[in-house]
Amino acid sequence: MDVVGVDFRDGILFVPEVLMAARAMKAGMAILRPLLAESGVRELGTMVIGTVKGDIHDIGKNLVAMMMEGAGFKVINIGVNNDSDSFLDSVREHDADIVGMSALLTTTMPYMGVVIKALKEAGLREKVIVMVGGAPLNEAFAEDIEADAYCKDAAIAVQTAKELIAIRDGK
Ligand code: B12
Repeated sequence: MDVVGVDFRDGILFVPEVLMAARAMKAGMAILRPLLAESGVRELGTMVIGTVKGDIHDIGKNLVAMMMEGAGFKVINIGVNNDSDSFLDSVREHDADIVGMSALLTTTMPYMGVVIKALKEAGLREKVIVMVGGAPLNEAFAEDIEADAYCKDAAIAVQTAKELIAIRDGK
């Protein structure tokens, strides 16, 4: 999936091809996961990912979820139209390291700030890395709502997640 990610970033592969590769990886991982668990190989971290309230776009979010799984993260995909309680409940339930939020509409992207505020109020913000993405977003917006990272695509999301986990763990 590393090679697929680089080729997607460089415009050599396109969304349908990346989706096919990610699905093949997912099927392979379903076979390998129990064997890896037995051999004691640790997952890189747990990510809760969802599309925010009012928004039902999920193609890009699912692509990020599959690429993250392929890279060795445990991914809890909570679907679309999630309010802040839904994100917070899932973070608590799965002891998540990363929260990923997706929005494709200019009217729904501000809700990401609401979720971050709720994470702060619940005392969870310091515990999780917040990554955001979706076509209308940019780095300035991510900075404005105090997310840890904006990622333009799924390949960058995987790379960024690995880097931020390594920084958090002091590696
Ligand atoms: C497909 C689509 C739909 C489908 C969605 C199907 C689905 N299951 O997702 C349907 C038909 C349902 C739909 C509905 C609507 N849509 Co629409 N849709 C699109 C379209 C054509 C493609 C989106 C897409 O899938 N792109 C491909 C994926 C791979 O790219 P991506 O989502 O950007 O994801 C990548 C990155 O952004 C990033 N990323 C994404 N999420 C995340 C999350 C994290 C954590 C990270 C790190 C990274 C990351 O990585 C991804 C993979 O590389 C876009 C136009 C466009 N070109 O973007 C319009 C678009 C987003 N839609 C639009 C609109 C207006 C609507 C509707 C309001 C239309 C209507 N009047 O009903 C409704 C909204 C319904 C709702 N409440 O959500 C507008 C938004 C305009 C705006 N400024 O807000 C757009 C831009 C079209 C346009 N030009 O007008 N839509």
